Amino acid sequence: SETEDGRPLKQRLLVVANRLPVSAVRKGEDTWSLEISAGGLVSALLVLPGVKEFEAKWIGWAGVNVPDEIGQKALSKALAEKRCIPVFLDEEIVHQYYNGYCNNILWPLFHYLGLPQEDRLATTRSFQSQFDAYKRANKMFADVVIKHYEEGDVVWCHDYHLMFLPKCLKEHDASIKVGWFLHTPFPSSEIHRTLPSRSDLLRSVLAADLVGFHTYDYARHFVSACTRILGLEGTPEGVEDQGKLTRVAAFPIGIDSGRFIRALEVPQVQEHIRVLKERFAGRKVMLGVDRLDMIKGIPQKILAFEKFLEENAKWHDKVVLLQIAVPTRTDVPEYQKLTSQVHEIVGRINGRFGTLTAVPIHHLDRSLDFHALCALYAITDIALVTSLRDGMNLVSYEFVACQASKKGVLILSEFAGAAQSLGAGALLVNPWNITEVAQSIAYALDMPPDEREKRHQHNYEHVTRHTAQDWAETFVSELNDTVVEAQLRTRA
Ligand code: ADQ
Repeated sequence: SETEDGRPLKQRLLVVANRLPVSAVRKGEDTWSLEISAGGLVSALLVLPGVKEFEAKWIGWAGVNVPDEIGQKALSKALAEKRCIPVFLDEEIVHQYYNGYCNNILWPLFHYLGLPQEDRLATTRSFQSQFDAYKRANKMFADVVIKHYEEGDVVWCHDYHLMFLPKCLKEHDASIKVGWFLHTPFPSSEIHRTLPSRSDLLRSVLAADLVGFHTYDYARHFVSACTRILGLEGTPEGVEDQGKLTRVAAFPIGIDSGRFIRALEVPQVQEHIRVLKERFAGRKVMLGVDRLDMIKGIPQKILAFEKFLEENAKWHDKVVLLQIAVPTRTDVPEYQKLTSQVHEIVGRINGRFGTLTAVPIHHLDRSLDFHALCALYAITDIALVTSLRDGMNLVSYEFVACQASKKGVLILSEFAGAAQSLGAGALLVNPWNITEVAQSIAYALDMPPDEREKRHQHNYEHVTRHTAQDWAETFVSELNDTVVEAQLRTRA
């Protein structure tokens, strides 16, 4: 039951991410219900049990504060059935590490949005205590990993929440195979160098054996940050520090496209499709599906749609924009402000362009179940993905996977990682330029069928060939190879 180089056929994989793929809701002193959480990282990692080479376990926070031992024991037991292992974080640390350092500092900075405008000074003052909490939280993740680690396991750390984890693990045991993958962009080194903790973060990530990003640009920015800020040497392979190489490379993520394509055959989905088609008969459907987050450019998208309506009277009453925005990080004031801003713009535009029988924008603040989402993707004529920055953006992939019969148009931000893979099939736009987005909408609505077909085919081939399963397999096998090569180098 071993491969040629002595690895077990099924490799144990410890997948560590801030959040587990399920959220826990407490029902009683020792009873819990578990729900799948929404978001790109979860969508990507849910494919792992289907990859036959791995025996994967998740380690992460379940999204709730569980102060009592009875609750912790019961939750650990319920999660174990889903191959999940919880990290328990108390309210104070969640506030400082998750809401503070991760969501208020790293997230906006990595997406080129700077620090939150109004409380910039407050953020500067609380910076050190939040960074200390970040390090503490990362050590708590490390403790759980170390407790469950068995020799030969691969530890795959995910995202900006856990940049300190590779270092904690390697300091404990240098022989642990550690990979780290970033789901967001890595910004230009000029942005990264404004972070007070810039060097600590880079050094701890470099403790990993393999560091991965969605695109070559992000990998290049990371290597530049290491050369310019730490004075290390960048090579085509990665970053070298006193003879020790950390491999840095691009691993563009994908989706489980088969799951979407198969879902379209399910009777329940077909029924959804029938109802939606009837509901929007005679109108072209434009769709936005996003977590409600400032990086997704939702207000900009809606303003561009308004501009389009202003300039294209012939389309009034003949198009509808469905914007589905699942609220996230509802504790963070910036996100609460965004929600009311979006509601206000939608209300104004519907008041301006609506009629007694129809409104131009349907905005839903909620998560849709998988079948409803597939049906929506399938009946859409134009998908609008206008992220201001986005690591990759899986919604664009999911839309393409569901469009085999309709061959609709994807309008895609040039600042989403997906622009590198779907750029030839999509209409690329600068989301800040609402005139350009409005013109692209008009162009997409009148696009000749043969052009639509050609563009769709290009994207469909990409989405069905580069799946999330391939992404995970490639990353882990590259990590195994990197470790073997490093061992050979030290022996030589
Ligand atoms: P996200 O920022 O969450 O992911 P994205 O890649 O688009 O962005 O994934 C969102 C996922 O959540 C999709 O699978 C989508 O179907 C689902 N979703 C969104 N809104 C929903 C709704 N209203 N109802 C139901 N489901 C909804 C982060 C990065 C991305 C990167 C991924 C994966 O920000 O850039 O592509 O991780 O690496």
